[in-house]
Amino acid sequence: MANFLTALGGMTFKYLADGSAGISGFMTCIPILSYNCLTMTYKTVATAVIVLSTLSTSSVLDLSRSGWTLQNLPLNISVPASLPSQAHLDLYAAQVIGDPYFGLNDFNLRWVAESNWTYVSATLEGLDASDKTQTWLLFNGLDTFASIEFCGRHVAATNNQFRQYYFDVSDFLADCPSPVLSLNFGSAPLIADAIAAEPGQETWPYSVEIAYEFVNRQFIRKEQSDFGWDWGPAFAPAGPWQPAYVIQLASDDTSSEVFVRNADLDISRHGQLNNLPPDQGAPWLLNASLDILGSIPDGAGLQYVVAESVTNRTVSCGSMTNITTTADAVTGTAILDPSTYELWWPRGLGPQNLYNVTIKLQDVEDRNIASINRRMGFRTIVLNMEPINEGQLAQGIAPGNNWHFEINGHEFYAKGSNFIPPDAFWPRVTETKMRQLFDSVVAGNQNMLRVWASGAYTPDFIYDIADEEGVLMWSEFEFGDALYPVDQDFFDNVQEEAIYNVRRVNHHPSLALWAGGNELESLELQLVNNTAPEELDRYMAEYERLFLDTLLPVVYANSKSISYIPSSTTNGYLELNFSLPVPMIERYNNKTPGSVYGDTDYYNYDSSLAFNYSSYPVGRFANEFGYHSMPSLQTWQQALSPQDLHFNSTTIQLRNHHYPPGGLNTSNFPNTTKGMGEMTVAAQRWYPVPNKTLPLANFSAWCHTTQIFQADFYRSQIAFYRRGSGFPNRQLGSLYWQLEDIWQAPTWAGIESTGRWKVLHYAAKDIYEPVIITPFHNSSTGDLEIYVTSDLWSPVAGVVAFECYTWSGTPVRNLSSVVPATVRFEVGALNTTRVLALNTADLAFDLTDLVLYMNLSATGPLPNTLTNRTFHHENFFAATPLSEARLVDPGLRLSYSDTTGNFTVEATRGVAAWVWIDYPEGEVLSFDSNGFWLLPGRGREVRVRGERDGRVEGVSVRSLWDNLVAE
Ligand code: BMA
Repeated sequence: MANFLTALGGMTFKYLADGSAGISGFMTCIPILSYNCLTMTYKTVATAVIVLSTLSTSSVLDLSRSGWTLQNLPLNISVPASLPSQAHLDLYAAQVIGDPYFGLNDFNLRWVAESNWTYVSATLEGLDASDKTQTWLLFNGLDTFASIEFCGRHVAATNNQFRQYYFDVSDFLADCPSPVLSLNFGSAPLIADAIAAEPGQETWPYSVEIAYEFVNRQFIRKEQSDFGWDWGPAFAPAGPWQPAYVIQLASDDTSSEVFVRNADLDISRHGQLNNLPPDQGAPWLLNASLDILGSIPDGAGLQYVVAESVTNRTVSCGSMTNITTTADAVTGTAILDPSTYELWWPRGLGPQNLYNVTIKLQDVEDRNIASINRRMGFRTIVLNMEPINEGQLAQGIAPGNNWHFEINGHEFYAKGSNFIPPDAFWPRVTETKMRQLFDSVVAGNQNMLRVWASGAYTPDFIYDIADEEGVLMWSEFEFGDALYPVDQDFFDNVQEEAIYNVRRVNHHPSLALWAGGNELESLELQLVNNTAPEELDRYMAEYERLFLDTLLPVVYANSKSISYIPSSTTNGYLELNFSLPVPMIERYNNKTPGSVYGDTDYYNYDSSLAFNYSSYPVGRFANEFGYHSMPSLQTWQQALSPQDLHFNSTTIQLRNHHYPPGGLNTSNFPNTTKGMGEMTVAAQRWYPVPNKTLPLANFSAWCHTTQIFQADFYRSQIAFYRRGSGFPNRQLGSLYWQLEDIWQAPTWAGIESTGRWKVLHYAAKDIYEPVIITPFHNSSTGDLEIYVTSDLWSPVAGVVAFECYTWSGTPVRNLSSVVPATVRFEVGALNTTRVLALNTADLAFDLTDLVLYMNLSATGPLPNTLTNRTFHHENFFAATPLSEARLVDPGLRLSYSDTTGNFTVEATRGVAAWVWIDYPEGEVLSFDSNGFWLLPGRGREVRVRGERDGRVEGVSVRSLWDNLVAE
């Protein structure tokens, strides 16, 4: 079979050869100048590191170790507290409030968000009050409006959750026998309202701010979804949400201590420019820049050491050059020999090689005065938005511009989803929970997450996990679904926030992109155009001031390695010209007919179109798409009283925020009814719906059926987008909305807040396999086309076997003139090929009783490997909606083997659609496959994923047929 795009199959791999990427073995580290790179001592403090040469080392007080009290004296509340924390968490721990996630506490706890909360430390012991010592307060995150007092004196007020704040309080201790720190947090919703009401404040046309619960979020620099979103609650929490320290820096006549509060490390190819593919043969350029508290001595220098992460063996070391020093930063560069380092690759495309990079700050006498260590990777990742070139046109790619990622110079297919804040309260997001989530991501065959723009900048420990797991993190500044003020204070505040976060996370090899915000061009500017077209020029200019004039320069100044786009969904640039003051000129809708640009964002809640391929967008990349579904009964049971466990209970309706209330309305009807109705109608339209006599069983089956529709719809879209990799639009990515849940509610998530996989996560795992076989049916014309699509980097050859059955499992053998038993195929790298085309009318069979089974096996190498392996994929096609199909009881049987620890499911009497292995509340398990279809007589062995001791109790199996069973 011919591939749709020509000449895409024969890529050459500069770095292909068992992943070694041109490695010439371990390099002996030769000390450069007089510097011995093997003698280093340093002490780690959170993400920063302090080195003390001749001076005392007891200079960092971690404030999480001190005792804390949370107070609201007017409300007569004083309870033990923690740091990092937020008021809701301490109030919950002290049983002043119940579980914020329970029932309607989203509404009931608004008084917490509308109150002021003060965190008061115990007396801070052991601080040095000598006048030779400099004392700093360092806060890695205060949420959001805090007034800080130390030793009973006002220090400062803060107004940005995302900034690191540091204050010199050296002269506070002289007369302070019992130093106490007090952090008084004002109510963010009330302050946002007050800012919005200021005379002369910025205004926008009606409806430009998508309002959820609390309004006016665009005026303040706080997690935007803290004010509510269409998948989450609105707790608007307050508190010291990140670690905080007291730093004391001693000095004597010859030296003074310094502290590294942040660092920006960048590995790029020499000569690389942001947003443009670099020369993959160029040497690496290491850029290091340390943000310093204390006085940087004259003549300071930087040394670097690069060591293998696993063995810690030193690979290279030396003095950095081009040293520049400002009042609070030291920066230098080093050129690194590319043959010395193994490349970092995303999961599925090669190994995740990591290196520990140590940067030492030295004084003029080569004494170490500070040192930091960051784990890094050698890779280039570029979002290529360049014009389609002649060679690409010759391959059959439609004109326009590219819009795809390239890792180490290679195009690849980005498979993944959108990551939202995993909890309404970040301080309780644990590493264990995030490891479990990323384990699910990679088990789901995903290699990229889009870290959506209206949560919080991701903490380093999550990027660390992504670095290890090989998950690329398309990251965004925290602006979404609103337009933002343009006063200078706002810009200055945003600039500080952006500088801190870009520098903080730049060293992570998983960092894939910076985007300015969510749906700003595709939705916000569009809303202005629709509601006040005469104002479009003004708001577009304001938009550009923030997203082109302010944020782009921060990325370009602090990273050579990362691309930038102003908005998540964008048609890219008209021009990228580095000699212009702002190098990017946006394309917007300046499109040439017949050309293809940009990425797509697609939501269509008319479920009649769900499987109509002509309704899906044709772009170069799909960065969001989806439909909501209910969580499982088991997850609902955690959040609801038993009497609320029915589909349209008031509590469920009020936890459903699609469509959002648009304010503090606590009875969101009819908006929620519309969203609930969309799930109900979709289930009824496409599947037999449950009508069980036991209310709880009926509720559970209904929740599950909404999940089946969701999974079915996403599978269909992902198959379409992936097929586009071999079509003229050369589509190279699909990131569905959304990976995981923040709480228990009807949402777009594939993983519930408990960690339990919905049907979607299993379906996405399956359709993100490297080589897939998928049917494309036009129900109006009856045309059916079946494609094999591969995202491997070499051609693969294989065979597809077709079998036809009735629902009761009888083989249908007389269709062989239309449906061959087997078809051989070869599919090129990142390409697609059609293996069968027919019209269902030609089948001359009762289509309500026909199931076409297709089973693919193909052989070829994984990217960056030379050895062949075999890929399998199977799929089913039913020509009518399952609501009209003549389903039979498939006679499912489930057994468990103590020997293997695996389950086996078997259909004994017919074809089983959407087989579902279920388990009770309390457990969090997943299986290596679930939500599959099964032919009669073919058992499927299913493994429980992860380490799990002993038998799993209470596991059961059902399929879509069970919807028709009354009990
Ligand atoms: C897009 C996203 C989110 C939203 C989702 C579902 O708008 O960017 O803002 O939650 O769709 O509506």
